[in-house]
Amino acid sequence: MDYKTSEPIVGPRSEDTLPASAAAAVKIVIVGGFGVGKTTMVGSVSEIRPLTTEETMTQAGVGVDDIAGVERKTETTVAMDFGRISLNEQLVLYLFGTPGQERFWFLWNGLFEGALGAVVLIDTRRLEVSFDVLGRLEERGVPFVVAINAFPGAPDHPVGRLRAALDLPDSVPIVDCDARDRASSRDTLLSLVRYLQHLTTATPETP
Ligand SMILES: Nc1nc2c(ncn2[C@@H]2O[C@H](COP(=O)(O)OP(=O)(O)OP(=O)(O)O)[C@@H](O)[C@H]2O)c(=O)[nH]1
Ligand SMILES: [Mg+2]
Repeated sequence: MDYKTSEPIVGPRSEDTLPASAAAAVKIVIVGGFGVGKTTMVGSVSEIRPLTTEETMTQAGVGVDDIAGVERKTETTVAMDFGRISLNEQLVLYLFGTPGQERFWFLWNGLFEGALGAVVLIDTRRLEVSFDVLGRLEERGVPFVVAINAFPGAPDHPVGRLRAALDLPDSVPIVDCDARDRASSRDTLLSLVRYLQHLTTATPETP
């Protein structure tokens, strides 16, 4: 058989290779309602070029997705985002961003498989887009932290009121973040990892 000569096979770029010291890799899901900044967060924090599956928004979302506050948004995730960050020399997080449009939520099953925890991004201008997301996450029993993504003009609710509005137990951490900012997104992931560590070391309360 005749094969055409193609581009030479190039090895992984140095940024794509894991450090030899990496001892644990953990799958984390970035989840939230439509347009809350999931793709932005994976992109800002990833140390490898992120994989995105953004497509131009179609009429299918009209009347379904609440775009108030994100009117200028033209693209939406149709499958997943993927990125990676080494939190330290041993611990590597694999990040999977979910699609926000409800018609793609069936993909959650695969994206959550094997995930140890989740970051739930919320936009305080549109809290209602988070209700179903949180409900579905609680059903799955995946531990999560809630990260308030800073959008311009977003109401600055006191944490207690936000916790009540979202019906979150006191144990669930709520943190501020700016998904566009690498350090802030990294801090959010650190909060999740600390929370996961706390859950594994905390002794169950005796009745
Ligand atoms: N001001 C501000 N804008 C943000 C922030 N995070 C994201 N954005 C903007 O908000 C819009 C939506 O961000 P995306 O990252 O696409 O949101 P998403 O949650 O992935 O959206 P879907 O995949 O469609 O659900 C984009 O135009 C971002 O530039 C933020 O922290 N602050
Ligand atoms: Mg997205």
